[in-house]
Amino acid sequence: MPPARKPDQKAPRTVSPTGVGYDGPKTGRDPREQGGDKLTTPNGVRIPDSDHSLKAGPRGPVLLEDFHLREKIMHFDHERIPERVVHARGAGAHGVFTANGAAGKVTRAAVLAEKGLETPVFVRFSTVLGSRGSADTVRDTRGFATKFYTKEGTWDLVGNNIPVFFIQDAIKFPDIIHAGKPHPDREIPQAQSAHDTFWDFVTLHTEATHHTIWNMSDRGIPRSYRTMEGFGVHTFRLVDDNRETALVKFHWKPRLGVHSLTWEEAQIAAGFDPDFHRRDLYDAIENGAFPEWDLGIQVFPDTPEETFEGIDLLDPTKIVPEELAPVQIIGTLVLNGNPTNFFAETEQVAYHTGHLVPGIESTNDPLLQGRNFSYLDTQLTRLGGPNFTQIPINRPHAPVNDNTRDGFYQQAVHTGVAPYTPNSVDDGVPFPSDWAEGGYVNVPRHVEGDVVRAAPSSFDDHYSQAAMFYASLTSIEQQHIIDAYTFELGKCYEQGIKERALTVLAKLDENLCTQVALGLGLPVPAPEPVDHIAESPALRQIKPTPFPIAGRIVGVVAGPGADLDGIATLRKALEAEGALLRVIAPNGGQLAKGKNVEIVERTFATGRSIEFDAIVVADGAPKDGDFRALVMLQETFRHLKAVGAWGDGVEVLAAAGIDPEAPGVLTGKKASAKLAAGLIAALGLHRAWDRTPLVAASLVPPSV
Ligand code: HDE
Repeated sequence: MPPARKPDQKAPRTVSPTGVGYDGPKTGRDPREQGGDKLTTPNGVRIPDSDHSLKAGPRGPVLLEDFHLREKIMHFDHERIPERVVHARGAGAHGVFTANGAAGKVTRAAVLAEKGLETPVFVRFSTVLGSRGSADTVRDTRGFATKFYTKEGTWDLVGNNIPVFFIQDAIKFPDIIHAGKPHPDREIPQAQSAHDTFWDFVTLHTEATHHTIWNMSDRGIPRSYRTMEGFGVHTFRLVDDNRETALVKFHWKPRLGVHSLTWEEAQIAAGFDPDFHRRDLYDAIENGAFPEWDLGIQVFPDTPEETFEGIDLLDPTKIVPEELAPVQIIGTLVLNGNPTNFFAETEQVAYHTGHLVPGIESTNDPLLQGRNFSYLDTQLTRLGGPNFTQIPINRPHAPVNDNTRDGFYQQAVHTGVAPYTPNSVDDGVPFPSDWAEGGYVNVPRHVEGDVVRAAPSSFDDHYSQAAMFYASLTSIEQQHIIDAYTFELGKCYEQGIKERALTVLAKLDENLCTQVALGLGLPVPAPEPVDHIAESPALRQIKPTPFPIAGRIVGVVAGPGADLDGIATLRKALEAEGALLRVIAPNGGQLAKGKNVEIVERTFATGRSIEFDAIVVADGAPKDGDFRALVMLQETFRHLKAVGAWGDGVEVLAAAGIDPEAPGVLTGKKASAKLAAGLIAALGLHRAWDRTPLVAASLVPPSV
């Protein structure tokens, strides 16, 4: 485990563990580092002074011959590249994927099939709608894109944290994005779906109903990138050594469980710490709490109908419940390295659904087919030309000999005179590879039909799986969905759009529709519930068993007179589980008592409840009723997180109006092993869900 680093300290200059970015053998130059320790121009000329322009006398005009000034300003003027048209806001990390061999029976792709094979990866998580500088915690779908640098070429699995998509045909993608992005006249709201055009689109294009209800669920506001599931969404075709094929759906399962923020936490974080998810990922990796996911596949027979139990596998608005087709684990992903340079790696990484390796093929899903064009095309303007696979983060780890030539930002110095195949002048090199030599040979598949602009009739079912999703959840999760629809539609101005949304909800669930209508102050439409397949408990994210707590953060409210021995005991117990303890005190600096010294990491001015997964008040903490400390505790309580106190710290809880007998409130005379164990168990369950009725009652006065 690397030594713990304080969260806001300057990052050490690390070398990426995958070795991505190192260009040594080709050019002798490592693009991560610049050579020597002298300041130079981009051309390597040493310069004496970078703070003063060259002038005709100290008060005179600046001279055109100042090449250093012009180069410095010229380069700065062009530092920005276009942000991604969607998924502009994101954070990335390096890691390793290790196959367990189980996929060997369905694919020849070594990255998945070869037991124990370690493949370097770069993963980028993102929101969809916001601009590059927008807040992390907005309600939105999250991207989960993985670049596998396999020995057979680069494979990108460009997925989301929601297993279905808004639309069924890529031709509608510009439309849904135009509707979701800020209104063109005022360019507001930023990074939000709570506005008229979004709801106009999703209620007119009702194929979006299933994805929308996932967005309104807790999945739309993840606690952390580390606690999100990931999904390939589309069905892919795997091919084994005998050219037998199977249809599969990919799933990433986080080892830490699936957990979300509360809506109030998400809103506070958007203002208090817009970098909430980015910081969480970086700090977890920096502190050695490496995020892990298992990769699983659902496997379906590759029949001519391409359906499973009546579910159309080519329809990206449908899932196959895990109860019908279990997720089989085929390997594990560990993220163990932060980027060295955000722009070079996270910003310049270019994912593409068409980056496939032998053994993994596309299907006819019309959304996937469109993506296979879009991801290649978009890089031309974003990364400035066709040579983006030569940018260090995009460089394959497999040998490349591709006959493409020239173009903007060509890095290679090609040798030979015959960039075509076959040739007789460069000794025939490069040669094509057949199946036996590992060539990407598509499995022949039969295609026939009339040329039409149409979707299959199975794509007409827009509601049944949305209804199934809602019915599958716990009542707490269902209430969050009711609250989310009520908030989002309550932010719309057009009555017609709200009413149309209610007619959609009337098809999903009567109580959902009624509660949202009441919240909006609109008449409740007649229920028209659709039939749906059996509920899928696997879709619930509130589970009765605790998850590991690595990377979780406990705040301890303390002050000059606090029990530092107790803090040390608690810290030791938490660190043994990979969790962190941060001291919160009225002022910055150090707290010292006897041999113990505690560094104050958050003050009452700089800390806020959303930074902590639990807050505990130390014996001897100040009792002066500072409202900032009390607000921190009240928010923590309201957000159902563990709160606690030891010794006379309970007086501070009382001042905050917190009932020591309430669920998830831990108190003790000392910071004992028992208190620590209780805290660890509470963190593992993420929230004290039993406290829900208490908090709900305090939010809505009984007379309303
Ligand atoms: Fe994307 N999407 N997308 N998308 N998408 C992009 O590619 C597009 C879709 C996803 O971290 C763009 O390089 C079309 C589904 C992620 O760099 C662009 C359609 C899923 C990322 C694009 C979809 C995704 C993108 C923008 C409809 C989940 C971020 C910049 C057919 C399975 C990747 C870029 C990163 C990014 C197009 C739908 C996931 C414009 C046309 C479905 C995670 O090419």
